[in-house]
Amino acid sequence: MPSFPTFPQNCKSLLCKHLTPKIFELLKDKATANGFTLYDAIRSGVDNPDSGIGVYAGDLESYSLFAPLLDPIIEEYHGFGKIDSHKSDLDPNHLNAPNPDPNDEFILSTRIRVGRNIKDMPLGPAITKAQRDKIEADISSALSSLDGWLSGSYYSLQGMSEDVKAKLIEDHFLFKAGDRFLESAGLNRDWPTGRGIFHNDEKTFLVWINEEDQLRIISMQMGGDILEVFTRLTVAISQIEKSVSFAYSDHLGYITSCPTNLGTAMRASVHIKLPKLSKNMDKFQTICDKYHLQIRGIHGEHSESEGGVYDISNKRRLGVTEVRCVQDMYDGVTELISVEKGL
Ligand code: ADP
Ligand code: CIR
Repeated sequence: MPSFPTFPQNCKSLLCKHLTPKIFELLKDKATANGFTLYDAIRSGVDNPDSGIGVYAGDLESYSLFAPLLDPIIEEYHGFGKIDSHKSDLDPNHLNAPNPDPNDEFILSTRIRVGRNIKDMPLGPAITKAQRDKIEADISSALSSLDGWLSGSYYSLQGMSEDVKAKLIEDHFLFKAGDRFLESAGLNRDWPTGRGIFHNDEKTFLVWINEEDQLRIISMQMGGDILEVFTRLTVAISQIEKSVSFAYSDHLGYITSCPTNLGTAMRASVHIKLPKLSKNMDKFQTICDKYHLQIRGIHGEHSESEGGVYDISNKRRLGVTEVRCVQDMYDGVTELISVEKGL
């Protein structure tokens, strides 16, 4: 095990904040049953001092074995304590979300995704190639039996032409290759084998296989009908759950490789045009903070905004229900639109 890592002085990651020499000494020689060590968990944040968080889990056991480091990070990110428990609510009837932009003036598109991982399998950072390939085969086969508007096709990354790949990425349907945070976490090993995307003809229901999580189940469409997007996602999840068992804990909810995704593993976002408000980033950020929202650029995490268009999504995912995640986004977006209109 290498020695205690050094971080640059301006480092703001939660890893840098919570990894004390005492915690490092306590955990440095521990490994999970899958051989995942403390250093494996922190490598991404050590290699990338500009990380917001900087840690990944290799398996469910990582969350208990490395709890002295991970619990304070989870608590700070989600506002969720060691003794709290997680509750799920995927009932669209509990969501109050009439389209906040019926004339399509501000919201370009809406997307809601959840992350899922297979029960009793290591997570991506600790998985073997054979295990990852088996997941690809099992999940693509389970998805191919869906019918009606959920029916679609699976496209493996390996067989995909560069043109098709580039277009899918540009249109926001497919994940990008080469993310340096995932690379250091061991999530890009054996790329591109074992990875791919399933989608229906309309590309309103999609599943990423073996990216940061083993499944990312996605519902998306143009415009701001958030309820319709959520409803479609809940139907898709319940159909997939009929044939696949997911990693879940009563305390941490759905188990994911990045602790920011624990719990609901849900990110509900809109791409929204806010050219006036975004000229005053402090005001923009204050509204987002009030509703627990995160601001991203329009090509995903760690990307920049273009033309005053931002990706606005719920930040909390653990200790709140799925309905609450979407409601956070909805309530905040409604206020953002109202402020933009008044400027
Ligand atoms: P994740 O949502 O899985 O955390 P990213 O932030 O990397 O991942 O985003 C993945 C892709 O989804 C990117 O291409 C991003 O632009 C796209 N995306 C996210 N939200 C929306 C949205 N509301 N409308 C259209 N595309 C979106
Ligand atoms: C980071 O620490 O910045 C990356 N490992 C990504 C963390 C997940 N992002 C987030 O804020 N939800």
